[in-house]
Amino acid sequence: MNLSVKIGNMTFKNPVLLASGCFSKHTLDFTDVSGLGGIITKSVTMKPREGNPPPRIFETPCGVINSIGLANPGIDEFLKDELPCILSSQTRVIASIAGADVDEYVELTRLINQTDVTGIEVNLSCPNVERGGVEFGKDPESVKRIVDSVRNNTSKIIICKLPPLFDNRKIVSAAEQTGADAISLINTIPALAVNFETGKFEIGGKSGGLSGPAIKPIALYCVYNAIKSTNLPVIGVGGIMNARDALEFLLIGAMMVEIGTGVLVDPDIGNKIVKGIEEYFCKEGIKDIAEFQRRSRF
Ligand code: RRO
Repeated sequence: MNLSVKIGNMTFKNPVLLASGCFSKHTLDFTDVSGLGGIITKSVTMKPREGNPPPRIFETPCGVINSIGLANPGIDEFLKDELPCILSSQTRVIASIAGADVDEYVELTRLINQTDVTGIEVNLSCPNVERGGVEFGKDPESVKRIVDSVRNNTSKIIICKLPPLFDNRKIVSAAEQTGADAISLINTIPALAVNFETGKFEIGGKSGGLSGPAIKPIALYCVYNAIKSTNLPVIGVGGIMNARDALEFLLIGAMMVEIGTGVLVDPDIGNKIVKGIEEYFCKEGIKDIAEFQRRSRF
């Protein structure tokens, strides 16, 4: 059975990726990721960032609100400590970058370009920062400027991570006009939780981004709209908790999927999803994933 998929000039052994921000080198003590398509590291910035005030995570009945605020050790520490460990995991590694301006995206790209990562995911959709973040991903001109600059500094594959816009035609075509190899969507959806007893917000930074099963139908909607308006491969993200969820995204034409919140629940979820896809294809007599992904069905 052939589950392999291609993004740019790179072949991935199957369509299952772990999403940025939901695992670290420590997660790899609990799961073997060598059977996955690949893993995407937490978005990194040039300088270390402490992140937003706690609490940064709040669980809702069907999802999680986070306001991490792009906490990360900065690129130097990332390259010295986190990345070597992650690169030894025998799967493809994609590095996620988040800048406050074009220059920061370029500097990050130049440094990451010298490593053995397969590609770069350009995060244009963080909901929890004051500068940049989701504002870039809502503005076609910013998307063009940033991704063109990244393209000029690497020949590795580039994935643009876009926000949850209901009408994403302009943003998707802006990404297509750059040298991006794929787009991934959606990032988390702006959300708020308040404690009725204390009258306080549940998240230190007040609002955050919602992920998990609650957002899957919205993610499917945004991914479907994106697929209709681009020839770039689309990577579906949002609320995938099992193989059936992943297959729904592939069925509407996604080339790959990313698993985020599911990893917080079960670090081994990626392997279970790959196995579930294999079992389903076996049962249905599907020999090649491309047969399943044929867009013409819709
Ligand atoms: O760090 C975060 O708060 C964060 C990021 Br960078 C992102 O892209 N999406 C998200 O939900 N949280």
